Amino acid sequence: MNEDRNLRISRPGEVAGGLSAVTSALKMSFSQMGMLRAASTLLKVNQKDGFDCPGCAWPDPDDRRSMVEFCENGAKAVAEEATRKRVTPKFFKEWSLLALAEQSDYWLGGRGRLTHPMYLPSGTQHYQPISWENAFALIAKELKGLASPNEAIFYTSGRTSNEAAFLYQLFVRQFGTNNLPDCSNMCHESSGVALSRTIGSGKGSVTLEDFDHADCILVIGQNPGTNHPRMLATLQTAARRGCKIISINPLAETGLKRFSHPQEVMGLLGKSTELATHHLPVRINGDVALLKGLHKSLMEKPNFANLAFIQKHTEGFEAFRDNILMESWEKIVEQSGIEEEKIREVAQVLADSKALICCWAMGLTQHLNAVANIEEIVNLLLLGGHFGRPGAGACPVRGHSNVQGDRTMGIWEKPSPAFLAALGKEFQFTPPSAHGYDTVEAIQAMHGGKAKVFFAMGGNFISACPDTEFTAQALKQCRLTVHVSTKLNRSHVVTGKEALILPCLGRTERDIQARGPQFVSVENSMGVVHSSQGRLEPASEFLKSEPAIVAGLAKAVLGQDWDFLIEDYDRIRGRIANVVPGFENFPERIQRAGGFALPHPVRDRLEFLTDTGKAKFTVHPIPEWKLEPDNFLMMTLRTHDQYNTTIYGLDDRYRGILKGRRVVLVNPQDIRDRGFSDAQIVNLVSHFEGEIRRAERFQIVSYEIPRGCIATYFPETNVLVPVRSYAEGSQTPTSKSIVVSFEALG
Ligand SMILES: Nc1nc2c(c(=O)[nH]1)N[C@H]1C(S)=C(S)[C@@H](COP(=O)(O)OP(=O)(O)OC[C@H]3O[C@@H](n4cnc5c(=O)[nH]c(N)nc54)[C@H](O)[C@@H]3O)O[C@H]1N2
Ligand SMILES: Nc1nc2c(c(=O)[nH]1)N[C@H]1C(S)=C(S)[C@@H](COP(=O)(O)OP(=O)(O)OC[C@H]3O[C@@H](n4cnc5c(=O)[nH]c(N)nc54)[C@H](O)[C@@H]3O)O[C@H]1N2
Ligand SMILES: [Mo]
Repeated sequence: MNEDRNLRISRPGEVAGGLSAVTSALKMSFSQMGMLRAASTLLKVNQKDGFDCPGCAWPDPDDRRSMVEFCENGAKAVAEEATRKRVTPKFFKEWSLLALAEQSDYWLGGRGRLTHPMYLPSGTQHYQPISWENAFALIAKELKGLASPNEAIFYTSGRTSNEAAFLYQLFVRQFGTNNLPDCSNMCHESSGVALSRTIGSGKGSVTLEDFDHADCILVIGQNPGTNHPRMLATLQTAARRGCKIISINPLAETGLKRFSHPQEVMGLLGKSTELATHHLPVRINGDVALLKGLHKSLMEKPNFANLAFIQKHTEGFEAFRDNILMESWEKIVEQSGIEEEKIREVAQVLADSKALICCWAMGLTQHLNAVANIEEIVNLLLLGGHFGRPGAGACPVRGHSNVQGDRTMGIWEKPSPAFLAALGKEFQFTPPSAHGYDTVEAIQAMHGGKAKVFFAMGGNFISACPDTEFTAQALKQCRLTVHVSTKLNRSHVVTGKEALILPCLGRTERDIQARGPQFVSVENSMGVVHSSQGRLEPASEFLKSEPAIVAGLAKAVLGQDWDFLIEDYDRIRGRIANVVPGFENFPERIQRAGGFALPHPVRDRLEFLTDTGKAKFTVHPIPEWKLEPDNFLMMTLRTHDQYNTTIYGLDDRYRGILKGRRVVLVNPQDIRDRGFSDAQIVNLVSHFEGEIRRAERFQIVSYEIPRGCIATYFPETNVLVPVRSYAEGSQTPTSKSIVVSFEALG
């Protein structure tokens, strides 16, 4: 736990990528995998005959694949999975639950791959090995003993393949519940809600090719240099042909300043490229104010809008215009923290744009008014008519590599009646129609004793969820908690009365079933479905694939034999083809190199599937934060060395924070004005409806961040995020706007 004693602070970087990205990636790859394994594995990432990178969901360039299509953080994600280290039954014999609970996430993840199914009997301190058969029997006994199927919760993280996800939701619905919360509830749920309401399709409307035609790209609330590094290559290509790039972010993230392509560092083009032509350091949650400012100054220009488009395809424009015109500049400037002149300058760039793409991620989706944030982005796109034409549209940049595909396959607590009807028809049963629990509701249900079995297909529920203490109590209330996992994590040590760990194959590994080697499929952030085939020897002979694990559940719990489906995943794909729109002839089409694109009514036909057939302008009040003088608004971020709750290392290289994570980034003037000093250690205290939550011992780091705003790292500060604080309309925890104060130590 004393990892932070060596904390070092230096200046934030000016250029992302470059040689340091290559060396950093190779260092981790070699240390985890050894040189030969590293080289042969990295050559297969995102190749047409290779496996999908388990990193982010950014698409692969179709015709431009270089021999090595990977990035620094993709390489780290691969090394994390392909490590040679192992967590065996012997390890669990040596380590008690209590001893494990004292270790950091970094340490837990660093132990290596899980090798055997493990069982924690009630009242004991050590996991012990269990056969797969007995593990399934135990789950069946607990599930069948429930008073109602709705007392069980089935969580999914976004790495699960389409084939596994489809079978999993089928199993859960045949068992009798829609309790299918997923990581998306904490991630892009707000985007799905906002886009469905306004343009009638919950997914982004651009393809990778559109980036070649855009004349302006807005990157708002996203840090691609760390979280979607391959996107920087796309931005670089755009910047080189003169496309304007606007960054809206409280931080001037290195990844948006300049980029040097790791694969070009040795070549002629090896010079770094300036990316963002404009940067607006908006205050945390100041985006509605800022976007309304942009709309307001657009409205004052002649030909500010595409009136023909607005008239033909939209509704609600008059109310939107009237509301914008009466909004005062004073309030816009105060709440956004950006001068009127700067807003007008960027509005001119937007007014000149004939093809605008807006990209966003967690900086917009994890606020109280997150849905409004995204609806204001839609307003901006509608004003210029930026839908249904090349180089323009909405681009929510997804997180987990198959989070979008999991939803498409039916992992959702609020399935549509049409989906349920198709599923019921194909498998001849009546799926439950009542909505299930999302993530926040699932935590509450377990805490209140309404849910008693928790099953997780991947992920790290306790560390990813808000309100760590509350969520821990919720899980501890359960009779049984089960985790299908590749690596050890905190969710394995915060358990119900009994617990199981079921170890599974990862993306990089060979999956051999009765009819030979199998591949799976995934859907990227832009709706392209393609195959993924692992090549490495599995980490242990006792691992099962995720589809095989679901089939094991179906046999033990439902008495159904799904062996036929598992023998050959094409048979699962055949069933998917009959249920999910857009997947017709799935087994044949998935064979195409590069996969196939799912239909998108807005992009393909300019068709808005809303109740009126029109896209909707919407009106939102500017949120007005009135913080007490000693309070700050806090956002929780990812460092450059982590994948969500998986910590690869202790450096946040681009931000110049090295060898430690318990830091709080504060504006230098705020540090002085409020009587603190740089490098001082403080406790962070959250104040939500009079409740106090505390995170101890964080070092103050002076950083260029708007006044009144602070930043810390996720998941260390999840203890401060109240479970009852979530976005209106999407119930996404407000991980990017928490009110906290500092408590000086002794
Ligand atoms: N290497 C790596 N890759 C990843 C992940 C990872 O952990 N590591 N996670 C994956 C997942 S699941 C996801 S969802 C994505 C996450 O990708 P991001 O959304 O890029 O991740 P965050 O670190 O949450 O960064 C949010 C960004 O929004 C900014 N921001 C915060 N609050 C506001 C605000 O109020 N307004 C504006 N305009 N900006 C704000 C922050 O300064 C930061 O730059 O990345 C995916 N890819
Ligand atoms: N404060 C705060 N909280 C947040 C966020 C934030 O920005 N701030 N971001 C939120 C977001 S965007 C997300 S997406 C969630 C992430 O929530 P989760 O998806 O639940 O968390 P991860 O850390 O991605 O899960 C990591 C674990 O997944 C397992 N795993 C890895 N690969 C596989 C695989 O192939 N199969 C299986 N079965 N298991 C595998 C490993 O055991 C690993 O320990 O966290 C959310 N929580
Ligand atoms: Mo995410």
